[in-house]
Amino acid sequence: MPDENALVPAPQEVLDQANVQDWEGLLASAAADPIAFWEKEAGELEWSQPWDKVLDDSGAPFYKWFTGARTNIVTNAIDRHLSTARRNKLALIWVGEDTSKVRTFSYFSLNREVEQMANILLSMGVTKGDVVTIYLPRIPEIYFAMLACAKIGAIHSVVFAGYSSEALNARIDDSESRVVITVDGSWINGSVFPMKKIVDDAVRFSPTVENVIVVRNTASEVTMDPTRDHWYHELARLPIAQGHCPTVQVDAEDPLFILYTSGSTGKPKAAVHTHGGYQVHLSSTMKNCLDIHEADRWWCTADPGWITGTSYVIYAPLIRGATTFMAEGSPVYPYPDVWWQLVEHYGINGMFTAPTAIRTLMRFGDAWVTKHDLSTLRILVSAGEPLNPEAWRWFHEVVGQKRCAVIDNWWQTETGAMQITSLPAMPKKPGSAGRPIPGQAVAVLDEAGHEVPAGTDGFLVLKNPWPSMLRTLFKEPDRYVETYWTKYPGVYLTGDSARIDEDGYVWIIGRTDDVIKVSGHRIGTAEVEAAVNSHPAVAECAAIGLPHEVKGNAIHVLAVLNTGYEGSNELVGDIRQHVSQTLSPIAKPDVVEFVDKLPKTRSGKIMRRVLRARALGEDEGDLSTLENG
Ligand code: 6R9
Repeated sequence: MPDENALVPAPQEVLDQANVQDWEGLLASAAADPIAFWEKEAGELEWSQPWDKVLDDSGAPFYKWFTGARTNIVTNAIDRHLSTARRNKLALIWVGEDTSKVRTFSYFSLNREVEQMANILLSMGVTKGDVVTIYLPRIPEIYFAMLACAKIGAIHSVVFAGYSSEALNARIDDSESRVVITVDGSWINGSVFPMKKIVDDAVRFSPTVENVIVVRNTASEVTMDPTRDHWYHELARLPIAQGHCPTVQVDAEDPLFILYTSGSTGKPKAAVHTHGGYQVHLSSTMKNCLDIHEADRWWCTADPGWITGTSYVIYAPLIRGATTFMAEGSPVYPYPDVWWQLVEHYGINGMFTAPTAIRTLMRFGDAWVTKHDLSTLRILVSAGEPLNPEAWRWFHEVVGQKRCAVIDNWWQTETGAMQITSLPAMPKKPGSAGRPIPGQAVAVLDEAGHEVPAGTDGFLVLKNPWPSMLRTLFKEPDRYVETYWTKYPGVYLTGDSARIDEDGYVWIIGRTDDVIKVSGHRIGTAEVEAAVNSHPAVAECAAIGLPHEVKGNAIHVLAVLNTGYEGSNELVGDIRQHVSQTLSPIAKPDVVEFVDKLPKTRSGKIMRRVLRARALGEDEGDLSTLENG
């Protein structure tokens, strides 16, 4: 058990530079009047028309922020910098998996790229409110595409570049996209992953798709359908792509993007995020919680297919006028010091990654890190799953040389931006996610909805609405109310269990629903089970998450076979491969075990809790509803 009272004070260098020195004062004043706090934060941004009201809660839980205001996140992320000296500063530095490939963009040239992409989308008839599906790897064009959609008031739906054609197809169909933006292939550890082929398979069954824009990346062979597919570099040469493209001013509450995420059922749900409140929350957390200054070079390693890559790779740093850095490759390819080499070479000041990457790199030993000069680093950030104290200390001592702020932060696709963290100047507790951000308040409740005493486990809820909150689930308003606002009316149910200690620090335990975090990726047990069940040998199965030293959790599948099939190592391999292909390589089970039957409730629900307890050798708990087992 971590020592919950071990407070690590902020290093002097962090204190000296922190945007927020008086963190206690800021937390207290924001708690006294959250609305005034958010209004002040919003005042730092540009709006073409001011708001009537900061928060309209008359239709709660369908909250509205900055009602009546007009703005566009692109006005704040790009346009407003163009009339200042920032115009010529680097907005984006990109380094390929082959690190000799480098592309850089000033704010001026980023704007040109975004205008070009926006002009092309407009020429295809994309208009305000249309959803555009983006299936691109970590290359600059993914961000040009997102910003281009935002600029013209369209809604982007980024689908993680590792998803299969079936998963992509389901997301394209649900969003009724007419345009898909993709790439010929992506680089993964020196090999090409055929993304265009996956799109071909996905859109074959998508009646809505009229145009597919293909960015050339790996120069691999692809099949182009002349009636549907267009090379991006060829479109870019056409007159339709040229010239300025104005940034459409939208209502603060107009949707900016949808992002599909896993929940308790097999059907992924899409969180809807808007222009106005989202930009305010990003700007505020980037300044107060991550302490990023305009002069900083910031590297968030997250993949754009997940919320961290949407919020903190591109929108937040650009809104703050900083330089954002992105790398195409993995942390261990070709060598386990490639990241540290990049930090040294590009003079990175703030770095945001996930516990799984930290634990992976830790295992290669300190020498890979310490042979590099990492003295530019000031801020080290982690999110996605709990950062265990051992990994926290390694990040602090070996990477940060005890000079940096190590900042864990808890949030979700649904929350859009950070909710719980330790401000840079605040003393840290390794292993704890920290305290609610300025303007937020949290509680841990028991089953009946009562706040539990300090140190007791329970259901984590957010007590205040916040500007970057999801407004609804795309096309599923009832599911939105049911999932987040029904168990405890008036507060937001996170789906996580946690405890709050005597000092107000939050310790996240894990999900209470059927969601597994594997290497920081959010995967639904139902999605894995559907993929396993689609294998001809399988009658039924259950997927559970069990602790894993590096990945946080690993997926274990217990499967009942159809008659006529025998369990064998070959079949295990085949089922694992099947999941990788039909869902995603990230969802490939670590273990597939064959069983005769699965424990079920009398109403027929598989009791994954019992399977987990059995696998861990723990008490199986209340078995009164168990029918067999
Ligand atoms: C940002 C992101 C959300 C779930 C969340 C929780 C887990 C995220 C965490 C953390 C412990 C942290 N989670 N950050 N658990 N400490 N700092 O990851 O969004 O992919 O939607 O996942 O991730 O379980 O509920 P998302």
